[in-house]
Amino acid sequence: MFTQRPHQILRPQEPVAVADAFFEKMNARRSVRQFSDEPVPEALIRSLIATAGTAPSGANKQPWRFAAVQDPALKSEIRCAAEAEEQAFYSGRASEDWLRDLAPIGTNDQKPFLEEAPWLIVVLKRMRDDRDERLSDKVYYVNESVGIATGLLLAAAQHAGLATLTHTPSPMGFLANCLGASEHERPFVLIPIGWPHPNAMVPDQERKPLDDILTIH
Ligand code: IYR
Repeated sequence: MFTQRPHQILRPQEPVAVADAFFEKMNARRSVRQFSDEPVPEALIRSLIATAGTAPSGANKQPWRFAAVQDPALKSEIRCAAEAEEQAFYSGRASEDWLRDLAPIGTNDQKPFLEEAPWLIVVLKRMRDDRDERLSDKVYYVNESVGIATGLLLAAAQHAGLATLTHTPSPMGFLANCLGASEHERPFVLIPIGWPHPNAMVPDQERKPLDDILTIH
């Protein structure tokens, strides 16, 4: 009843050159908070989500939903609710350490990008899966699975020249209300996505050198 099929292998002629070129592309990725108002076609968003959905997941349960929001009224509602949480965060909820660590990034409680970005993608965790009655409805390693899917989504967007921000207004319960999420769905991250504003600025920060993040054994 559960079958296997041959795996198709796609190996490039020059794997190192291909990997290095991909690194260069990904190394240019930055979290962007200023978006152009130029529209992004739905077909592009669909393709990015299709890539995200190729992520590995615990027991292949694919415990994710991607809610793609372009409706201006819904974006305004999300901005308004997110800013209410952020005001509480910046004016008391955040620890002193946390605020000190955010200072170089220059964030505050104003989130205009939630209305300016042509799309907001809300990534939701699905804590139950009843797709296949031969299997249980349990899900496994949901944070890991949805985190990987989100990473693939960011990579696909970068590959297409789109800018993204991983935004986590905390708590995110209001998103579940705005999107009519089921009782088994939990917001994981909110990703504004669009073409970067031509004058977009990003913090002048470096990535750790490879030798600080890699140990060979
Ligand atoms: N959610 C807040 C605070 C914030 C937290 C972290 I960790 C960041 O890397 C950036 C911001 C905000 O979006 O402003």
